[in-house]
Order: sequence, then C-alpha cells, then structure tokens
Amino acid sequence: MKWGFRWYGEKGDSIPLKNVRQIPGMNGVIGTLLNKLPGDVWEVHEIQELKASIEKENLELLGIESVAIHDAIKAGSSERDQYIDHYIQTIRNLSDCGVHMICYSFKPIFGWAKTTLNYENEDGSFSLVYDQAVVDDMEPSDMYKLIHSQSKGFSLPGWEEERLKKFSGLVEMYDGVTDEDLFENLRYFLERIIPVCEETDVKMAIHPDDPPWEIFGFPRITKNLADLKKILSIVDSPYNGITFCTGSLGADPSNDLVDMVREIGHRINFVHFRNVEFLGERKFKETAHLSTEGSLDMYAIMEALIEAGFDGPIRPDHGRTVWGEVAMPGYGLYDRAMGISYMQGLHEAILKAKGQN
Ligand SMILES: [Mn+2]
Repeated sequence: MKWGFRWYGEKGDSIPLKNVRQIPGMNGVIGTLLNKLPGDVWEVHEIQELKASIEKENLELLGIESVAIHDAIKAGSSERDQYIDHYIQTIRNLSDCGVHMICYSFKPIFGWAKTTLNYENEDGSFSLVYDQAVVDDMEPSDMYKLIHSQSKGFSLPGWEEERLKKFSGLVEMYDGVTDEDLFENLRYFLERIIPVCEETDVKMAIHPDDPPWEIFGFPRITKNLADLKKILSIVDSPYNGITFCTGSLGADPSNDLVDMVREIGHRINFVHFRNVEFLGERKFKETAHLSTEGSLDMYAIMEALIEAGFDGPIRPDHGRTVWGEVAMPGYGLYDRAMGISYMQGLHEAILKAKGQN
C-alpha cells in the first residue's frame, strides 16, 4: 500500500508539506488543482508545477482527488461530448506527468453532506455529524448555508461558491433525471474514457455517496455493493475501479464492508480509511480512526484489503479537530496523522501475523 495524505496545495491547505513529510512512513499526497472548474482541461505545465512542489519535499504525487465531472456529463445534456473530450485530454496530460490515479464522483449537486461540522465531543475534540432528521426539515439550498456557516472560512471541496451561484440552474438541469438515467450517463462516460485510461495507464476510482442514501430526492447510484458491482460491470477493466471510502459506505449499517472488499477488492484503486459511530437511524458521527472509537471494525477491513492484494494509495479520511488546531473541518493535521499511524500499525501487525514481513 502507498501511504498518502490529502493535500489541497500551497494556497489551499493550512498544512505545509514539510509537516506531512514528518509523519512516519509517508509515501506521498493525493493532490488537486483548486482553481480548476468541472469541465476544464488540466494543462501539463500546471500538473508539473503541482508535482514539483510535492517532489521538492521528497513526497510523491500519488493521484488526484478529484478531477470533477462537468454537470453536462452527469445530467446527459447535449454538450457532454465536448466535456468528455476535455476529460480525456486531462487523463492524457496527467499520464504524461506520471500521475496514474484519478478519484472522481458521479453525484448530482451534493458531493457530500453533513449537518454539523463542529460537533463538540465530551473530550473537547470536534467531529462532523450527519442527522437525517435535520435534513428532512431543510431545503437543499439551506445545506449550502449550513456548510458555509460552519466552514471556518475554508473553501470546502464540493461546496465552492461557484456552484452555489449556479444552484437553481443545477436543480433545473437534474429535474426528472432518475437513478437509471444517471447510471446510463455514467455508462456513456466510462465507455468513452476507459479505453484511454487503459492506453495511458490511468486508474479511475469512483467515490461512493456520503451519506450512502438518497437525500433531497436527487438520484444516487454509488450507495452499496449492488450499485458498485453494476458500475464495475459497465467496462470490465481494472482501470474502471472504485475509491473504497469506509466512512461513506460504512454510515449505512447494512453495508458489510469486509464482504464488499472480498467481492470487489480486486477493483479497489484507492482507499479512504475512516471510522464512524452510529448514533441512531440515519444519524452518525465521524470519529477517530480506531475500531474502539466508532462502529466499524477497522482491523477486519485492513485485513480484508491485505487479503485482496490491495497495493494502491490509501489515506486517512476525515479526522476530528483536536489540540486547538485551526484547520478545515475534517482535514486537520493531528488527528489524521494519528489515524495513519494506527493504519500502519494494523498493517504491520496483520502482515507479521501472517508471516509476510
Ligand atoms: Mn471519502
């Protein structure tokens, strides 16, 4: 496995790379170009600049999170071919720069949602919480206001001001788009890009829904094992893979994560490792990474990933905010650093118990 950390770039992240580098055993970061809007081509010189800034600190650019998909592609509107061409050019440019993994999602309007970004735990740390009962009393546009009001001035991925301005137009664009339509639009996209990914050795990794159920009546097609298997069957290629996000999929107790890894582990191209605690029906809190802190068995998930032969990038997903750190909610340094050390500990112990290292 390649141990990574999500990093938003010198201008977008509160955490300097030298601090990431000081976490033991780090291989690299999963980077992004924050100035890119969905549909833009990522130019070679821009990718090179990002890559050089990371390699300067002796870290590797392990992949991109995310190259966002233009809404014309997701909604299946008439301009989609032009944006698919742009996406293909970005895949080629990333490959030319030696970047071989792209995380993306295929969700209309909301990439992820939470109802509290700064929930205070009894130990004084802060967590992200989702409560369906709160969402049931909201209009979709209220979710933007809520996230912005709690983001502490950071621009949160998927909740950019740009998209907020276009919100009513987006709602109109997806009017009448069913789950099946969204899936067919994903098929159209994957059938065109995966041959290019095979040619250029760039692995795609679709991120699941967070939370993994329908919200505000918008279609959602990445919620569970059946959904993911259906997506993997569109193009049966290792380049058409998934981001196995334990905290997203694991928020639904009916998703058996270990079973999922056994079934589709050979198609996992990227892992987000995060624990959640079930607080009630469709209500959960993001916790520290340890099994003892949440509802998921992180040991069993790590063991399943090892048994599946997973050797791609893995990173700690959202952490709590601890020790008074001022950071983007979910993306502080300290709790994610503790998280990755725990992940590495699990990994070493499991391999040694198997006599493999
Ligand atoms: Mn994730």
